[in-house]
Amino acid sequence: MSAADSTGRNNARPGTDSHPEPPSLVAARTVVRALIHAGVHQVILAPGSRSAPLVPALAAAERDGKLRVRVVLDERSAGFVALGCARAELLAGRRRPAAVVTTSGTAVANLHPAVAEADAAGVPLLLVTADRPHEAVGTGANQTTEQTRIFGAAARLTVDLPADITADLGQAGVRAVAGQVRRAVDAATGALTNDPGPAQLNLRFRPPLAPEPGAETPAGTGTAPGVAPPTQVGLPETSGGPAAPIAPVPAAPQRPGAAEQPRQNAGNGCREEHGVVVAGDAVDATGRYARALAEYLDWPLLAEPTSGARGGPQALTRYAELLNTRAGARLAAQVERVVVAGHPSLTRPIGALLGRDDLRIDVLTGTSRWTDVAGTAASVVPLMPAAHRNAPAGTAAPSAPADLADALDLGQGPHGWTARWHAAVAALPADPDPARADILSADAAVTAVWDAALRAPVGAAPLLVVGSSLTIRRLDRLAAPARGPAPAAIANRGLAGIDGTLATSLGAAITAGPVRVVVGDLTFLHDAMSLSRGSLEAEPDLQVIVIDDGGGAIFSTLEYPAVTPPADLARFFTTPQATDPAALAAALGLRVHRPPGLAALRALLDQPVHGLSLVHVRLAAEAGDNNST
Ligand SMILES: Cc1ncc(C[n+]2csc(CCOP(=O)(O)OP(=O)(O)O)c2C)c(N)n1
Repeated sequence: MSAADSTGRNNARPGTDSHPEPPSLVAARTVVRALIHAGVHQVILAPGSRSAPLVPALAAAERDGKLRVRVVLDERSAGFVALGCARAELLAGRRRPAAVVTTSGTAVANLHPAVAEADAAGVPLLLVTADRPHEAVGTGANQTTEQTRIFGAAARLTVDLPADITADLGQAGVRAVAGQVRRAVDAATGALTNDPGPAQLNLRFRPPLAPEPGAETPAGTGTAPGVAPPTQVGLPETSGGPAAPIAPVPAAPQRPGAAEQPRQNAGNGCREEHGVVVAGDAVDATGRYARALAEYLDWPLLAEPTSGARGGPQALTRYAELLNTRAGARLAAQVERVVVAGHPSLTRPIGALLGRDDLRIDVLTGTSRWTDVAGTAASVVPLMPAAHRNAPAGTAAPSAPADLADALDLGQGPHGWTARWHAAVAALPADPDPARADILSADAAVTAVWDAALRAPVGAAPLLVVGSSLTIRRLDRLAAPARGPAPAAIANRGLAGIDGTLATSLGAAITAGPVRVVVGDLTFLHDAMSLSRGSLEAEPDLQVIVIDDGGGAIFSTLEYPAVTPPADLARFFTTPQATDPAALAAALGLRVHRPPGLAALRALLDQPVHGLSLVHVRLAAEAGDNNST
């Protein structure tokens, strides 16, 4: 590493001059070296994105024979695997913890059973939990929760390492990280206390989370021959979601052109404004209000599929993709006002829009939680009087949009404003490519699920539960807006975990009737045992649709393929599993369908959901087929 300069800043970046190594990677490598130095030689890694900076150092250390890595999909299992490693060491007379590495969010909470056991039994256990930077906590940022107090009294020690510490403090930061790792290992082994147990290293990483393509690293894990060409690295953290180049957005909003004549507006005098409504996931009627507001103001509506707002003439498909084009950037540059409802978390272009400080952003919220990831919200408005919060679908008070528009002093969209957004979406390259329209792709499968809900007679469609990762992002991109009320669709977007989706679906099914859940193969396998049924329990009306693309395809749409050797990408990120979902489902007592093509899938989806079944949509590896959001 380079020597400290006189200020001690930015001197711990061992990349090249043109490609300084991101602080996240410097800190991660320091942690891995310190772990090895402290005697840890077994790491259990559960795949995820926030923990990505650790991967190059772990892979290199394993190649150098300095430690062993085991990749385990389910963090609850990973915690117990690490516990088992430590117990075997204890049998051999050594107090030596294994480290379990997770991404942020519910992944961390899944360690708790093993932590509780390690605490009670006095078994060394080292929890290396990747986290978001401090400024993201409590803002609604994707996969962000309070991780440092999560294990309560069970943790012997929790070290919370701030993001960018090595960039801020130089060599002093590197030494501080190494020292804190040593403290954590000592706490786990009970070196000073004779009280071994769990200890947590909470590592906060600020993007970039991967090296720049072509950068050399001391661990020898720079871009290897044969890796994919660069896509996009180093985007500022906005929301989660696949990376895609964001077209430059001019800073100052332009006024409407001469072609757009101001239009009289009964509700707000004659004032006009270029506004958009962004509707994220919502657990209450917020989305319906957002839609009503967009329709009242004639503003474009950028509504996620589980917002409850994906319908009506204002709603757009492919809006995030549009924002990445020149045409979209031109439209975005004209935006003066944004009203946000619910919890948007799916795409970086929306995160970038909400991070702009040259427009006014107002947040509508039905609860005391709201999304303001970039701290740019000018106001936060309680959306509904308590009496209306759980109003049944379609019964939103008709006066609400006008009241809201008055309260927030919102102007009507200029004539043609929404139409121009629709036209710009229509001008995007055709998708699906007409030549592939009949092919059973992942996009086609999730679109078929949504279309079946749109086609069903009112009230007859099963409740839709949507899995995290690309499944919900595919729908966000492609789901056609409903003419009437949006299809009833829910997703666990609070922390966007891939855990518990099937159990959530079961709960919904035993409460509200037939449920259709659509998930990726890892999301399915993470929670497959939730489909196991007590032999005396009634069979739920639950249909599980697995989009099996051979692991976590989302990672191939992020920055990692450009900087990760293909074998490492597969092993540490995509993590294809050896399990056949269909065989597993059959063993669990589900009826299994394997539609041979798109037409067969569509036909199946038009049948009502009865009993417990699996629809296994087997795809050729599609990694990277959808790099647009
Ligand atoms: C509990 C939990 N662990 C890990 C993650 C990190 N993660 C996000 S997406 C993903 C892969 C999901 O794969 P799959 O369900 O097959 O969906 P695909 O990416 O193919 O759409 C992982 C591991 C998470 N969100 N939640």
